Amino acid sequence: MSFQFVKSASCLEECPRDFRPEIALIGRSNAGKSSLVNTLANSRIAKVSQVPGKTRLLNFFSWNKVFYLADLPGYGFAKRSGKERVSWQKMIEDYLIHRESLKVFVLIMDIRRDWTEDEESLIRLFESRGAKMAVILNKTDKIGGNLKRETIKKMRAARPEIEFFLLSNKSKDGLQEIKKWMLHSLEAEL
Ligand SMILES: Nc1nc2c(ncn2[C@@H]2O[C@H](COP(=O)(O)OP(=O)(O)O)[C@@H](O)[C@H]2O)c(=O)[nH]1
Ligand SMILES: [Mg+2]
Repeated sequence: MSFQFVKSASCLEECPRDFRPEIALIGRSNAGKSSLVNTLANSRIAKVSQVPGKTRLLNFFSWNKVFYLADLPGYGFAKRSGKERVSWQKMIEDYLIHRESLKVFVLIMDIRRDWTEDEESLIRLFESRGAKMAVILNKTDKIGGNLKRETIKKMRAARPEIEFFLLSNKSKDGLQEIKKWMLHSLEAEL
């Protein structure tokens, strides 16, 4: 598996233009998007932030020189101004709606958080694109095994059409299944 940082982009026009199949990692600030890039790469190529919400750019990584992985800025804006919120929305919606090579959506969330209207509207957006999608319930090392299994069972029952995965970036539990699903989904687009 080879991963390389390619570039950061602040708008759709700055995204790489060679149109390899692309996977977008989207989630609330602090959900573990950048950590997942590092776990997949088995090296620290993405910046993991201590201060939530600092990444304002789309960060592109090349995966085996065949695919792109885009690490998106986080949503969840309790501490942000209305103006910032609007500019995030514009950039992300522009990207999610118009990025042609975007084939796979991965929504990553902290397993301890509830599913909210934010997640709901993202899922609707993904569905309208007809792309493949998965939801990763991350930080499973933070809760017990029973609660972990119950949570994913509930999520699957509520949303049978969505693919759900469990992950801990800390123990790497769940990583192989996720990697396999991602590669399989992307390869289908070649
Ligand atoms: N315990 C635990 N901490 C995690 C896990 N994934 C990420 N973190 C921590 O959560 C914080 C936010 O992670 P980061 O990858 O920067 O989140 P991002 O904002 O979504 O990119 C960091 O302190 C990470 O070390 C996990 O699976 N388990
Ligand atoms: Mg990040």
